[in-house]
Formats: sequence, structure tokens, C-alpha cells
Amino acid sequence: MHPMQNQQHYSPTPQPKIPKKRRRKSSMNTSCIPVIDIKDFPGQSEKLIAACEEWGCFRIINHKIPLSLMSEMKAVGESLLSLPMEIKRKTFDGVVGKGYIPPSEINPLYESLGVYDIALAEVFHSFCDRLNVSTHQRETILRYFKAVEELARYIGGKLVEALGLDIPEFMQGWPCQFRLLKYHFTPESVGSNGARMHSDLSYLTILQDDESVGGLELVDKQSGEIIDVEPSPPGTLLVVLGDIAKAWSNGRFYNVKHRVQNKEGKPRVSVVAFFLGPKEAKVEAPLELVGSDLPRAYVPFDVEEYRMVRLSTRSSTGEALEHFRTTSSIKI
Ligand SMILES: O=C(O)CCC(=O)C(=O)O
Repeated sequence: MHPMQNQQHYSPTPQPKIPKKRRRKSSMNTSCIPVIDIKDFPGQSEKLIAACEEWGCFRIINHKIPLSLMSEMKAVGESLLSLPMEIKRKTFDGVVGKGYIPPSEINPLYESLGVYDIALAEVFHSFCDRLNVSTHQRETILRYFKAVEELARYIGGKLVEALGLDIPEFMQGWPCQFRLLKYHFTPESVGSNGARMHSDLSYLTILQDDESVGGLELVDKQSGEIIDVEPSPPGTLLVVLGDIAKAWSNGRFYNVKHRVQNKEGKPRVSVVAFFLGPKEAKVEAPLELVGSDLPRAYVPFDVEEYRMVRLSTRSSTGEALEHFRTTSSIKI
């Protein structure tokens, strides 16, 4: 099927406008990351690929997730994260990174509640049961998850099209790790780390960060400088490319390193959906992205296998990908 025949219909609700003409960097090391208008495809195709290659992230406008649903989701996140510690701990199953992450020595101001594969009904309800999540809250989480999943697949489809590939149902059935994050920032802890520098493991992450409290910083690919990301204007979302996207694109996409710092002394809440990668199949660059001038950079691998290597080698900024490097791509 020609990629254009496989276009999904996506009719957006009106969203706040962000000026399209942006300089790469404004004053005071503040980034103006690319803005992708979801309703303007194929017009935005080139910009989308450039954003993935040069920035490893972009802000999206004109998606169809209502602002009211985004706010409701944030409110549910805040309410669950304010439950007593002993209740939140019930969602920890002994697998690092899959359930509750309490404040730790490395990230003392950070905590998060997470569901590893939220699309699995039994996993989702078991998480909710342990926290006594109300029916209304469950509905809000599910509505939000379905909306971000549709959006993620839409973006995935546009990426594939923009690269000239024909991959029907791209990202269909990929597990989504869903996380509610809280940074316990106070005026006394200004200057401290909220989340240490990391790249995401995922293919792509949809982040609803705090629209009023900043603190997100990223490493600029060209200069290696750390630059600030302005808080997301209401109704917009950030998309971040992770390690799996770098491997899948044969090294073309940038798995941007980022962290969160306490700059304003105010608590910060965000909602994150990590779309990891294929569940059954291996992560493998499509043939079209491999050539004699650009040999295959990574051997095909499983997402779960990669997760384990990343965990066991404690490599939080993508170094674990080196374990999967092909010999032909190693420069001597
Ligand atoms: O809270 C944020 O804005 C960033 C979250 C983040 O970097 C992550 O969960 O990977």
C-alpha cells in the first residue's frame, strides 16, 4: 500500500497558537525547540525528520487531545501521588522501574507512579486496585492513555511516511509505560537535581510537562551545551525520541539527553507516556535506512533485552546501545 493511502484521519480541536518562526536558541540558553503542527501534513514532514535528527524532540500543537482531558489527567496524577507512601509502595512489584519509584539518594526530590504496559487491562486494574483508584479516575486515565496512544501512532505513521517507508500499522500494539511524576521542589532546594541526566529508553515519549513550572533541560546535539526548555504552553505536548528510536533509525535520530532541575522552588508535576518498541518483533532498522555508505549500526534486539542491559550496566544515557553495535559500523 502506498503510504499516502494509509493516512489516518486526525481532526484536531483548536489549540493555542505558537509562532512558527523560531530561532534555534533564544537568549539565556533557552531553547526554542521545533514546533510541529499536527494538522499540517505532509507540509511538516521535512521539519519532523529534521527535529528527530537534530533535536531528538519537538513540541506539538493542534493535536486533538482536549485541554480539559489533559488537566483532568494532571489532577488525577497529583491526587494519586499525594497518597500516603505505604499505599503508593503497594504498586512496586520488585522490578526496578516498573511500579512506584520513591525519592532516592540519586533523585531525592523525585517520585513517580507507573504502570508498565497500561494497555493490558489486568495490569492497569491491578495498579488501580492497589491505590484504590475511583471509577471516575480510572476512566480519566484510560481516556487520556487512548488519546496519547492514538497521537503516538499518528506521529509514528507520519515519521514513516516522511522517511519514504511503507510500514502499515506502525507502532500497533507496542507497550506503553505510563508514569505520573512529581518533583518536590521547594525554595530551599533551588539548584538541586529533580531527575538526573538521562535519555529515554523508548522509541517515542509523549510528555505533558508542567505548564507553569520549568526546569526541563536538554543537551544540544550540535554544541553539547545544556539548554533550558521553556514550560509547555497549555494544550501543547512534548515528544522526545529515545534509545530505541536511535537504533531503529540506524543512528539517524537523536536520543536526546535531558534532566529536570529545581529552578523556581515550586512543586512540579508531569504525565509521561513512553511508547517503547515492538513487543514480539526485534528492534531493527528498516532496510531502506541501511546502505553501503551507512552500514547497519546495531544488531536486531528485543526491547526487554535492551531494558535489562540498560539496567544492569546502569547506563541511563544510551550507552547500553554500544552492547548491540555491529562490528561493521565500528570506526577504527
Ligand atoms: O518531568 C519532566 O518534564 C521530564 C520527565 C522525564 O524526563 C522522563 O520521565 O523521562
